[in-house]
Order: sequence, then structure tokens, then C-alpha cells
Amino acid sequence: MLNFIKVCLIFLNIFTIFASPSNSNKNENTKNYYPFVKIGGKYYFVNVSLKMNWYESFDYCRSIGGDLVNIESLEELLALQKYVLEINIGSQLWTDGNDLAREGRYISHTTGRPLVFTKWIQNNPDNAGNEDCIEVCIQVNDKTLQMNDNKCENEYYAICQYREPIVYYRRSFCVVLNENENCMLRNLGEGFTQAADMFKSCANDNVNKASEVKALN
Ligand SMILES: [Ca+2]
Ligand SMILES: [Ca+2]
Repeated sequence: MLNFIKVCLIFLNIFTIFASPSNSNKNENTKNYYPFVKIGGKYYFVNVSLKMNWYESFDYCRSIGGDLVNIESLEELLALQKYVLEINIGSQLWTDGNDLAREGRYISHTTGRPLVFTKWIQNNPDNAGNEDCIEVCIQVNDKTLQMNDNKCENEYYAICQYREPIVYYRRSFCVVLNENENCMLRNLGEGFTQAADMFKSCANDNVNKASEVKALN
């Protein structure tokens, strides 16, 4: 019986390895950041030859595997501030923040949730002339990067943020198998059955031998 349990455990281990997402796939995904560059804790891309309105900026970032940036902390803002100063962009840059759906309720378009961090220019957001999209810009006086609501139709650069791929894990053995998986599972099942028969046969032999020894005594 103990051997039978061992075989069951071996079989389950093999099946788990085949059913788990492969490490090589994960590595491939995490290595492919181009054209994004690491700034602070995230990967970003700013195309300094292309100014777009906010809607075009969002589509553009999606088209290259990212989203308009969702600035989530002062640390992230300061890292971007350093980068924007270095590349010397004399323009505003779009973020994903907006209050398009409801005036005054600022949402990250990437997450669909309220913004978790803001650093507004003084007296903003002011919705002057119906401003619903958030840009950031280096301030002339103190060289800090700050946020402002502006008209979504204005054309600025876009800060794109790399979008981490979503990894799906199988949580149940009840999955639809393709032809190869079916074949693999069938072979494993046959191997399991043969191994179980082998242990059962050995166990019977041992019982018979023990009976013979007992009879001789
Ligand atoms: Ca507004
Ligand atoms: Ca404003």
C-alpha cells in the first residue's frame, strides 16, 4: 500500500510539472522591454519626435505594449522628473489620469481606479475651459515635475509605461486538453497503471514467499 501511494505521488509530481507555466516563457516576457528603458522602478518610453492628443497618446502606448503612465508615488514622479530634465523636453507630457467620465473624479485609465498620487501645480486642477486630461510639465521656477489638468485635444508627448504581461495559472485539473496533452496524459496514465501493477505483483510474490517459509517451519 505504501508503494502504491509513492507511485501516486510520483505521478502527481510529473503531472504538476507539465501543467505548470514554463519558466522559459516567463523569462522571455521579462526580457523583452524594448523600446522601454528602466527609470527608477518601472520601464518607460517617451517618443520625443511625436506629439499627440491624449486619446492618440493612449492608443500609441497600447500599440507598443504599454499604457500611458500611471504615476503612483512621489518616488516615481521624482525618477521621471530626473529623466525629463536630462532629455530636456520643453513640453508637457500626457499621463493616463483624467476626469472624462465624471468631472472632478480623477481616474487612472490604466487601472480604472482613482489616482493614488497627485502633485498639482498651484491652483490646479481648475478645469479651465473644460480640462479633463492630466499632463505633467517641468516648472520654470523650481525645475520640478508637476501635474495639471489640460484639454485632451492638445498635442503633447506621451510617457508610455511598460505593461507587465498577465500570467494565467491553471487552478484545476478540469481543463480542456488539446490532442498532444491528451496523448501525454494517456501515456502517463498507462505508465502509472503499469507501475501500480508491478508493485502489486511484487507485493503478492513477497506474501507467497512468506507463506512458503512459514509452511516449511
Ligand atoms: Ca475636468
Ligand atoms: Ca488646468
